[in-house]
Parts: sequence; C-alpha cells; structure tokens
Amino acid sequence: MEHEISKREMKTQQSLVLIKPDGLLKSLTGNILTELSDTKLIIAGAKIVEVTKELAEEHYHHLMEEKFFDELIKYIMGEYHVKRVLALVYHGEDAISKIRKVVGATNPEKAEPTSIRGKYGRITSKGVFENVVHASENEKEAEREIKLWFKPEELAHTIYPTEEMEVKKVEYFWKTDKKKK
Ligand code: IDP
Ligand code: MG
Repeated sequence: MEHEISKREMKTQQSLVLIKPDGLLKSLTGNILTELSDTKLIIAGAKIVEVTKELAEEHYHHLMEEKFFDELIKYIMGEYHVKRVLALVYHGEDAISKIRKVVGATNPEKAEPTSIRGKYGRITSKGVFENVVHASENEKEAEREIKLWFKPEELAHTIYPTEEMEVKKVEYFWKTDKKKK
C-alpha cells in the first residue's frame, strides 16, 4: 500500500498549455478550459503573453529545420489571428498524458474528433496545423517550457528549485498630475 502511494506520488507532473492565437480569436477559451478541467488537474499559473520572435523560436527550437518553421513562428506570434496567447501551467498526477489526450493529435485531421484539436483545428492553405492549443510532450520538455514562459513567482506554488538573486530593476507607476501652486 505504502509502495503504491509513493509510486503514484512520483507521477506528479506539470504541463505547459498554450491557448494559441487561433483559439483566442475563435473565442474558444471557455470551451478549452472546460475540456481541460475534466482532467481534474490544478492550474498553477496563467497569463496572457504577447509572443516575441525570440520566445517563439526558443519554444519551437526543435522544429527549426522543418519547412513549416517560418509559418509556425508567424502563427504562434499571432500574425494571422491576435497577437497573444493564454499560457497555463497544469499540475497533478499524470498531467502530461491526461492533457495530451484531451488535446488530441498534432494533425487536426488525424486527431480524435472529440478532442480539442479534432473539434477546432484546421490545416491552412499554407500547410500549417492550426491546432488551437499547445501541450507539453514529456516531463523534460514541460520543465524547459515552463521555465521559458514563467517566472517562479508567477506560479502558485514552487514546482522547480529556485535561487535568490539581487537585481536592480525599473518599475513603472501611474503618472500623477502634479499641479503647480
Ligand atoms: P505538438 O504541438 O503536438 O507537440 P510538434 O511536433 O511539437 O507537435 O509541433 C509543434 C507545432 O507545429 C504543432 O502543434 C503544429 O502547430 C505545428 N506542426 C507540427 N507538425 C506540422 C506539420 O507537419 N505541418 C504543419 N504544421 C506542423
Ligand atoms: Mg511538441
């Protein structure tokens, strides 16, 4: 019994989910979050991100050699839809496979018809799989992606070890209207 519990605890995972620009433009955020909530996983972080070229290329660095790479970068940066994505971190038991199952296969035409990509994805005339969501493929990728998209303080609890560093930073405040006497 004890062994069973520790085995289960070892499977606690994280997954980075992105609602891609087509998902936001098509007003699918609510539907997608509802489908993901069926996994009973916990949301550990959420934010809207305007994706820079650097972030896009780093996120998809493993696909750099693919012929669809440039189009993929434009797609995730929102050139064809809206210039933002909703980034989420899900946490819990078997998070990666549970989420990948709900999300469906990469190619929306091959994805299970009831999966998110099967329902809402499409292949564009330029050959990009506009598949509405991203979900981490394995634990190693999840860690790399979460550390790329989120700062430790943006997550509700500590997922990966952190270290302290002193930084000098400029903060912005609302400008006040100082009237002359
Ligand atoms: P994944 O998103 O299911 O993990 P990856 O192979 O990591 O699939 O590819 C990242 C993204 O690149 C996909 O979600 C999809 O938008 C796009 N993509 C992947 N393979 C192809 C392809 O063969 N043609 C067009 N777009 C693709
Ligand atoms: Mg992938």
